[in-house]
Amino acid sequence: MLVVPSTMANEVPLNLTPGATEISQQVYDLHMTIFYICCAIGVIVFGAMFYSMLAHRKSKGAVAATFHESTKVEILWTLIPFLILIGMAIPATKTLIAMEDPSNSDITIQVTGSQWKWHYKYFDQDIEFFSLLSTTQEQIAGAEAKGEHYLLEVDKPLVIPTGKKVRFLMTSDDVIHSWWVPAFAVKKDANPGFINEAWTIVDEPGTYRGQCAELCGKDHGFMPIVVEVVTPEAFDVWVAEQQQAAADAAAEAAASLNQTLTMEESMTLGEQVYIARCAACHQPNGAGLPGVFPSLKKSPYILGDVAAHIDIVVNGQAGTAMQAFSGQLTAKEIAAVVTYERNAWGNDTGDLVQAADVAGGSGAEESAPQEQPATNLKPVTEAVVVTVEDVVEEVEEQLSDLSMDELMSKGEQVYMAQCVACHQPTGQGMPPAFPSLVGSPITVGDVAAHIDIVVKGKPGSAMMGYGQMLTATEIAAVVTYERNAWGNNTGDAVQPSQVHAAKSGQ
Ligand SMILES: [Cu+2]
Repeated sequence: MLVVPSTMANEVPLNLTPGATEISQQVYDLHMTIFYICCAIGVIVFGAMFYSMLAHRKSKGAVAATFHESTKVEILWTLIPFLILIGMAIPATKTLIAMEDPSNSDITIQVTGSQWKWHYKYFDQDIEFFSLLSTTQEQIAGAEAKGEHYLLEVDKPLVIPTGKKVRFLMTSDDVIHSWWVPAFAVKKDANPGFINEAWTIVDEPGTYRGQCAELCGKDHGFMPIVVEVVTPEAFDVWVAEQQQAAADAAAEAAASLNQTLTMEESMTLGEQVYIARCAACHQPNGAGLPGVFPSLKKSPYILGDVAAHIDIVVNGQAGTAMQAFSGQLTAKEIAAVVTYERNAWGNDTGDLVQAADVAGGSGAEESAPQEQPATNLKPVTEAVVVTVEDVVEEVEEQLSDLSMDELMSKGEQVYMAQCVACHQPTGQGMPPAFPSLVGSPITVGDVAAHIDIVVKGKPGSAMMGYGQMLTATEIAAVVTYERNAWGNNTGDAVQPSQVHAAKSGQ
C-alpha cells in the first residue's frame, strides 16, 4: 500500500497482513512460504559464494580447478531450480484456483464502478444503491482536521453476512476501475463491457475498507470501498429495512410528483444534491474546470430552455463525462438541483422546477404552465437585486465613454466567455447551425440591429437574448469586438449608452 493513513501506520507492518478470510490467510501463507524459500535460496547461494571466496582465496594458495563441462553439475543446476519452481507452483496454483472459484455462492452482488463511485446491486434481494465518498470537502481542502477514516469512508457501505459465500460480479459504466478490499484478498478489475467474478466468505463481523485500485481519472482517490460484515440475522434485518426504505422511497417519489416545493426548500435540497453529486466536476462554485467540465455560471445550458436542462441531467450527454442521473437521483432531487443550478452563482433565472416537471419527461405540457408564473415573477425578484449595484453601474456607464482599446479588450473577454461556444474563437461559427460573424450582414451592417440581436436574441434560432445576462458595458464591448475583429474592421466603437437605450426598450 503506497498510501497508508497515519493512524493505521503502526498497525500495518511492512509485510502483507493475514487479512480476515480463509482465502486471505491462504494468500498470506503462500506469500510467506515463497518468502522463506527465497530466504533459504539467498542464504545457501550467498553462503556458498562467501565461503568459496574466503576458503579458496589466492592468498591461501588456492589453485582453481581445471575441469570443464561436467554433466553431473549441469543436471544438478537444472534439476534443483526446476524442483524449487514446481514446489512453489503447486501451492500457488491451489490458492489461485480457490480464489477463482465463485461456485455455490449464497449471495450475488453486482459491483459496478463508475467515475467516481461504486454501484452495488444485490441480485436476489432486489436491493441496489450507490456508495459515495463521505469525507467532507472541508477535510479534503484542509480547512478542517482530517477524520480517522479520511478518504476511506462512504455514505452507504456494502453490507454482507458472516459465514456466507458472497459472489461479486464486477463491471464498469465507463473506464476500468478495480474493486480492492485487502482484508478479503479480493482485487478485481471492473471493465466496461465485461464481467469479472470474485468471491469472499468473511467470518469476523466488522468494517472492512478498501479503495479503487486502477487509475480511473480525476477522482480515482475519492471512491473508497467500505464493507460492513454483520451476522446473518442482522443482515436479514438490514435487507428488510432496505426493501422497506426502497418501497417508502418509491412511494415518496410518487407523492413528490404532486408536491410543490418553495424556492427556498428547493434551493436547500438542490445545494445538498449539487455538492454531493455535481461539485466534483462542476466545482462547488459552478465554475467547472473549463476545457473538461464546463462552467455552469451563465452557461447556455443553464440559462436556456428548462426542459433541455432537465434532459441533460436525467439522460446525461453522450460522448462526454456527463452521466445520466435518472437512476441515481429521485425526480425531486433532480428538480431541486436543476432549480439550484438555475439560480445559484448569479444565474438568477428565477425558474423553480418541480418533481412533476422532471418525472414527466414528456411533461412539456405540464411544465409550460409552470414556467409561466416563474417568468412573470422574474422581473420582480430581479428588480430587488438590480436596484443596488446595477443601477449605479448603468448610470456610470452612461457617463463614461470607453476607448476603442478598452472596448476591444473587454469585448474579447465577453466573447470568449459567452459567444465562443457557438460562434467559435475565429468568429467563423459552425454553419449552418451557428452563422459566421466574419463579414456577416449583422456584424458589418447596421449597428442598432446588431445591438438589438445581442440584447434580445433571435426568435426561432439558438441565439439567446443577452439583455438580462450582460451589462450594457459588456454588450457594447462585445458588439464593438465583433464589428472590428477577424477583419470586420468597421471602426465602430459602440458605447454603453447606445446599448442602454436598447436594453431599457426591452
Ligand atoms: Cu475507479
